[in-house]
Formats: sequence, C-alpha cells, structure tokens
Amino acid sequence: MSTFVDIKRLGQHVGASVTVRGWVQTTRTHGKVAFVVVRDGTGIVQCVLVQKQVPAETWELFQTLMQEASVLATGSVRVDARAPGGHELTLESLTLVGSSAEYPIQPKEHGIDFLLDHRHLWLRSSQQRAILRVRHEVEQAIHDFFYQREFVRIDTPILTGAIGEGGAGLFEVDYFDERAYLTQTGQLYAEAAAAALGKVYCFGPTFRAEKSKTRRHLTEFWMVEPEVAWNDSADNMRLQEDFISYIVERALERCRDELAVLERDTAALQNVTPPFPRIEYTDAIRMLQERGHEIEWGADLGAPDETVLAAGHDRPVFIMNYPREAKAFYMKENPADPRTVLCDDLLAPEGYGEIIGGSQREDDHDKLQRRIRAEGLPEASYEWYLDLRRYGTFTHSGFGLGVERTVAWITGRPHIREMIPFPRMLNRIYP
Ligand code: NSS
Repeated sequence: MSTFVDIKRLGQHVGASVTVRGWVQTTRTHGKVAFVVVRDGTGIVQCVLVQKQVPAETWELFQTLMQEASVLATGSVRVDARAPGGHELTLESLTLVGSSAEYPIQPKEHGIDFLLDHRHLWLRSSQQRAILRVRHEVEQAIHDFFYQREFVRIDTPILTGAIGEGGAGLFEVDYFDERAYLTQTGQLYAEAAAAALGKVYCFGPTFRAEKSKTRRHLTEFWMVEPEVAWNDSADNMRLQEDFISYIVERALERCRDELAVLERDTAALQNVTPPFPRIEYTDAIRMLQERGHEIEWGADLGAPDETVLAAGHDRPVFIMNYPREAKAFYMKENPADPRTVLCDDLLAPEGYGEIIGGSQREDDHDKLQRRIRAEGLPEASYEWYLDLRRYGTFTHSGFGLGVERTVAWITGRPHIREMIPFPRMLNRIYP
C-alpha cells in the first residue's frame, strides 16, 4: 500500500506512487482512456486510467463510479500545468469505499428549497466549500485580531434569564421551574468581565426568534462581541474600523482562490481602510427625507434606508447616535442631546446593510435602572447587571459583529442562509 497523501500536497510526491482518498466529482471516458476527478477537501485532482495499464477490475469499477462515491485512488503523480492543482494521477488501482447511487444534487439548477433540504450534501459543492473556507478565515482573523491586541476571550452563557435585546424575538426555554431564554447577546456578561480583565470579547451562537423572512436574518447566528473598559463611543468606532479593515485584508490575502470561485469583484473590497465615514442619525434622516423616503425622526432605519445611506461609499459607513426609543435599554444617554444615545450601526456597502451594532454603555446606576423599568424588563434578573454600576462603575463600550452578514458581504453573496453550515430560519430546522 502506498502512502496516503492530501491532494494539496501532491507536488511533494512527483514521480512517486501515492494514494488519494476522496469523493468522485466527475467521470469521463475517451475511448480507452478514462478520467475521474477526485476531491478530498484539500483540493481536486484528475486521475487518468488507461485501459491497457490497469487491471480489468479497475477498468470495470470505473464504469460503475457515480458522482460522490468515495474512493481510494492509487497512482503516480505527474506534473501537468493545465490540470487543476497542477498535477495528475496516472492510476494504478482504484478502490470503491462507498457507492453513491442517485446522488440527489445533479450538475443542473436546483431550487433553493431543494438545496436547503439537502444542505448536508450541498456543502460538498465548490461554491459552498469556498464560502465555508472564507467563513473559517474570517473567524480566525477575528481571534487573531483580538489576540494581538491582548483581549481575553470570555465564553458567555447561552441559557440566560437576562434579556439582552428586548425588541428582537426571544426563544423561551423551560429551565426546571424557571423561565430562561436562549441568549440574544453575550454583551451583558462581557461587561461584567471587562471590569475584571479590561479588554475582553465573547464569540458564540446567539438566538433571535425572528418572524421575518429576509435575506439578512437567521434565528441562530454567530456574533463576536468585544467589550472594553475606559473606551468611549469614539474609541469604540475606531476599534470597529480597524477590526473590519483587518478582517477584509485577511480575506483578500488568504482567500484569493475562494473569492475567485465565487466570482467576487474584489476591487470593491480594496478600499476598506480607516477612517470610515461617520454620519449622525439626525443628518441621516434629513438625507433620507431629501431623497423622498417616508421616515420620521425617531424611527429605526430599514434595509432600503441603509442601502441608500451606504451607496456611493467605497467602505462601510457609521450611522451614530440614534434616538433612545429605537435602541436597546443599556445604551448611554448622549450628553449633547439626551433624546439620543451614544451608539453606532456600521453599514456595509453594496446593499449589505448593518453588520455591526455598537454603543457606549449606560454607566449611571439610576439612569440604567429607570431604563430597565421603562422597558418593562424583569428587574430582578438585572440586579447583577446593576451591581456593575454600584461597585466601581466605569466608562465602557463594545459592539457586536454578525459573522454571517460579514461573510455575505465579503463573498458578495445575496443571502446569509448560505453563510452558515446549517442555517436556522423561520420554518427551517432541518437538516
Ligand atoms: O442587535 S445588535 O445590533 N447588537 C447587539 O446584539 C449588541 N448586544 C452588540 C454589542 O454591543 N455587544 O446585533 C449585532 C449584529 C448586527 O449588526 C448584525 O450583524 C447581527 O448582529 N445580527 C444578525 N445576524 C443575522 N441574523 C439576525 N437575526 C441578526 N440580528 C443581528
């Protein structure tokens, strides 16, 4: 038995006989020569069978091979500049590991519901593989950015009694004899950790019972949330623009092949460097009204509003200092205009909309308590959160970046349902 080699590393074995383990992507016959393209997750390689040079059973086995059958392919490695990956395998033998009769996903157009029902198989297609690799790189870049800046990663609970983002839908869980929720945000816990460690971040799944079917909403999505002691809202925005620029640069640098598979126009990402434009909410409303949008001061921005505000910019745009009513209870009152809070939404260009929501946190105990009461939140569940304002309150800020929306923007795909391996949406919990 020859050595098992990852397709990606075939170049280190030119002239040698090796075995590749993978799945059949396509087969093709040309007289007494046949071709089978094998994929193993690290790459793809074309294997060539010459009828005269392989045992009869290998030739016969080839005739029965179907798309996505798993195989062991043994042969000698040849350099071929025209081949995908730059190498070919001249086959000596072929072993079938698992057959694949009537693979449901054929090389033709399928409807989105069919593909989502077969998501567990759809993941094997080239575009989906490219998306998952970009997501992986984005997640690694997130960790690297914070590690380099000496943030401490804090794992916050998924089961919680404290509602984070009131407005968005909640998933209730029966927690023995108490009511609990699947977390909408790790932020409140990250705030507690910031008083212990200074610069922290949490990164995990978050849940929102979104009843709306849009291309930007999932019911389960991944969010990274840094929280920094002594940062005010302006510091917070500077951190966001550095962070986004770093992630985009990493994707451009290390996901060139994947972005090419996805036919992403990467020129649209080249200018993502600080500083990003900053627009006050009140000015944004004026701009929208001038363009004929029916929006009044006080309302949150909708997707079409966001698209218009980001249009004409070659990098994301901050909208700052929204009215208190439009935002969550924990945001700090803006001393310059107490009708508003010190916050920002970061809107991605090209119609991708909000990818970050951030704010300076209310650090005044009484003001925060009034907000909790005004929102009708169960005060007893927030005693611990109020304690952070009773014992050494401090200026602090943070933000949340939605991973799927960010990956959708970077990959240039229209819908965030393809940005997560197994999407959870209204009416979809399978597979
Ligand atoms: O609601 S957010 O605007 N903000 C928070 O949750 C804060 N607690 C973050 C913080 O300051 N620590 O959500 C943040 C981001 C938002 O900009 C989107 O990118 C993403 O989370 N998000 C979503 N992605 C996918 N699906 C849904 N439903 C969704 N909701 C928010």
